[in-house]
Amino acid sequence: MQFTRQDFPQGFLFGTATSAYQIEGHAFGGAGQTHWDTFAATPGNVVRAENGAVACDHYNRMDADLDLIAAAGLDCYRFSTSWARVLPEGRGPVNQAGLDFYDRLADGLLERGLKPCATLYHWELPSPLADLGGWTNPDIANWFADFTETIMSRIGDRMYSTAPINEPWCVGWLSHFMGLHAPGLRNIRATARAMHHVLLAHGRAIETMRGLGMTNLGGVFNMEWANPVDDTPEARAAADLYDGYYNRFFLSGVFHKTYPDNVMEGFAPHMPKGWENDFDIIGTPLDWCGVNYYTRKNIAPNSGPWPSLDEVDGPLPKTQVGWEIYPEGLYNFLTRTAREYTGDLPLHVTENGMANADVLVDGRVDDAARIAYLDSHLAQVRKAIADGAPVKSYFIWSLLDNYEWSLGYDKRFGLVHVDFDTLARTPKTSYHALQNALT
Ligand code: IFM
Repeated sequence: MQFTRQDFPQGFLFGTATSAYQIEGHAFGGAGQTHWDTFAATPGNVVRAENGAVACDHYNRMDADLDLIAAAGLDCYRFSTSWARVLPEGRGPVNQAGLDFYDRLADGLLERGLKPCATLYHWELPSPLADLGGWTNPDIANWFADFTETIMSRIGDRMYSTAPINEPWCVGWLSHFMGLHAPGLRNIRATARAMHHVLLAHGRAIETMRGLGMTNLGGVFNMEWANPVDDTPEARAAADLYDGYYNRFFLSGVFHKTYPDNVMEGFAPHMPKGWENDFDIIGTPLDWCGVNYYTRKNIAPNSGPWPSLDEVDGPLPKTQVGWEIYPEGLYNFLTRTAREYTGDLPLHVTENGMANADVLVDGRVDDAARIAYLDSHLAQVRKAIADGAPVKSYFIWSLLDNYEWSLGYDKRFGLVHVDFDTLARTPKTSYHALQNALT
């Protein structure tokens, strides 16, 4: 790596991130069925119909995995709690084994000197709630607040930081408009509702955690830089709309208590009744803002129905999942978010990393491409800090190779290689390079 801790301001934190369904092994410990189990069981949705039943078996290997985080010299661990592990029916009876698991996780992190950074929801909605319309049902905000109360009454006292929902765009647009994530809908009305309700649920969860006396609460937003394919007004307007429904909708809702006009041109007829009255909950004040960043998209206008745009192939080098490597986008987002939305509020890079076609040869995984990716993005973080953006931490996605949703198990994002036959862990060259940089 081309950096050490000394290249960052004193107190800057380094971490790594995972999520429950992607690593735990959902078949273990009494977790209830989720919409990802049924989405994966439906032919055509997920590569080889793979699911999170076993994943990395983190449920049974937690201690060894936490040892890996500590030995890397990291400061923090960002994990998520599975709603269906804690409340198998989504509401009602509690699975004590689920609460106990997260309790052990919290203690295990603190024992190793690691800061626990929780995300309440990272996409595995309990099936009984999906049956009731899931994110399209306004009641989900209260169901989510009840889940928040249940899990955080148990572990909230030990969390360093907490965010309600990972990547609202994925919960809303990717899952209800593009149909690429559970529940796999392609419906504009469902999308408008889901995108509003996910923010309402975020706000209700923040209120609930404040009521429990918790501090250091934030939101985690994924952002993609929208690059117009050319300089025509049409291409610029298309990129502006992509930026609107991908990035600005959520930031604007939470930090400005309004939605962008260009998004409302498509959404207005489909919004739930009384949506305008929800902004005091949605915009309840936060202590920090998280940015998940991976890539940019090249946007071209088309003559089809709203949003009348296409994502087109771009010229930059790409990762294993075909995403262009564009580190400047991270600088753009950190500086723009501070300038236009959050001011002095601490910013955290809550996810950044790359999928690479890593192979284990003679006990080693040489992932030089990942080292270069991390170096180039960390250079942009330093540049943003130098230009005044209050960035306080950086989390690498991900600790382990894991279940990459509809792409299954062979897209490898980990600092640590996982053999999905034996579940053996092998730290990659990037893990060792990070260890050298941090210790
Ligand atoms: O694996 C995902 C994660 O669940 C959310 N952020 C992006 C990652 C890579 O696609």
